Amino acid sequence: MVANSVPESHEDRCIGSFLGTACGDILGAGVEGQSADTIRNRHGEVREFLDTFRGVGCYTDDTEMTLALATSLVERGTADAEDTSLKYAEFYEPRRGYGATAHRVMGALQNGADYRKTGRIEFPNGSFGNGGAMRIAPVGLAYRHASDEMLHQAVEAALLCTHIHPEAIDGAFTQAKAIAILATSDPNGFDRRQFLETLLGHSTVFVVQRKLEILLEQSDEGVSDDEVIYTVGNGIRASEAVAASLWAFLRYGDKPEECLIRAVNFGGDTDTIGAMVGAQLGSLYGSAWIPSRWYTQIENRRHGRDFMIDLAKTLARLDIGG
Ligand code: F2R
Ligand code: MG
Ligand code: MG
Repeated sequence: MVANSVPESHEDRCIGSFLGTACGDILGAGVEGQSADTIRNRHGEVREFLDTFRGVGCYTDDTEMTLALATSLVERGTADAEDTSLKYAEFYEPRRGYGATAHRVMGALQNGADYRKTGRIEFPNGSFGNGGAMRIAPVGLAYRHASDEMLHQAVEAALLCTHIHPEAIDGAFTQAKAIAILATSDPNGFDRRQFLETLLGHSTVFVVQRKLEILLEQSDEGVSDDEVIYTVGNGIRASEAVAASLWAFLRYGDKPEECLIRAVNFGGDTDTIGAMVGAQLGSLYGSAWIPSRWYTQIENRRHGRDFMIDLAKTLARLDIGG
């Protein structure tokens, strides 16, 4: 496998994005919620999939919701808020480690609740969690040539039943725009700083903007990852996990496998930061960088590795708004 070669096709970028999401999610799942110090003390550095109560190679809600969203996109040919809500409910397995509010929403949707109302089920202004950003990569891939307005509408539709909070929407839009740019860029000579400046120019929510500004301010200095992550955060808020994922990409994005490992070892919401970085790396580089020791361990039951690859191939045919 040759890392950093130009992907053979858009199809390979979609496969790389899905498998990258799964690898980051699985790599981080065994240490989700632990600080970087705790991870260092317990594991040195996490480089391999760990055994969790779900088993080695089992993904979490991040991958499950990504696959549900992608399935809706290919079946409908567009981001349809009602159909995505039905797909999230259909794919939902409680053991995948959903957030507390997300569990309630999935239960309500399974019982026929109105998808236009479930986003306020717990908080009047909606969840600011990163559950929208963690799953949005398929929208970035399918709408890679669409206008910003069209991409934004698709993000809002994909999030409506779970995340209506402005921070969650802006975090997800930032990740979707990142995926759209990466999926249409040549990895050779890719300017990661300019990429981040572009994303900053598209963000409209102060808490997200400020964190992206901090990443740019720190990028030329000899600061440690711990210092940067301490400043922007690595938790369940959309603005934190998105910023942490982009820091990993900014600093280590020329070495994809290492980049994903570093991202997970930042600590905090490790599976989600890993899933988002994995989607970014796959969208730029395709699938060749994914080490076979990870690839072979990705679960391959229903909605497993083979399903992901087939779904990615179908998604690759979509070019909405292009
Ligand atoms: N929830 C988890 N992990 C918990 C542990 C799992 C366990 N170890 C296991 O492996 O099984 N991970 C997943 O949740 C995150 C995505 O969250 P999402 O989808 O946004 O969920 P939710 O429930 O909407 O929000 C999460 C929590 O954030 C707080 N919160 C959100 N909005 C709030 C608001 N407006 N005001 C106050 N608090 C708010 C709440 O505590 C929510 O429960 C990912 O990490 C994914 O991996
Ligand atoms: Mg998760
Ligand atoms: Mg998580």
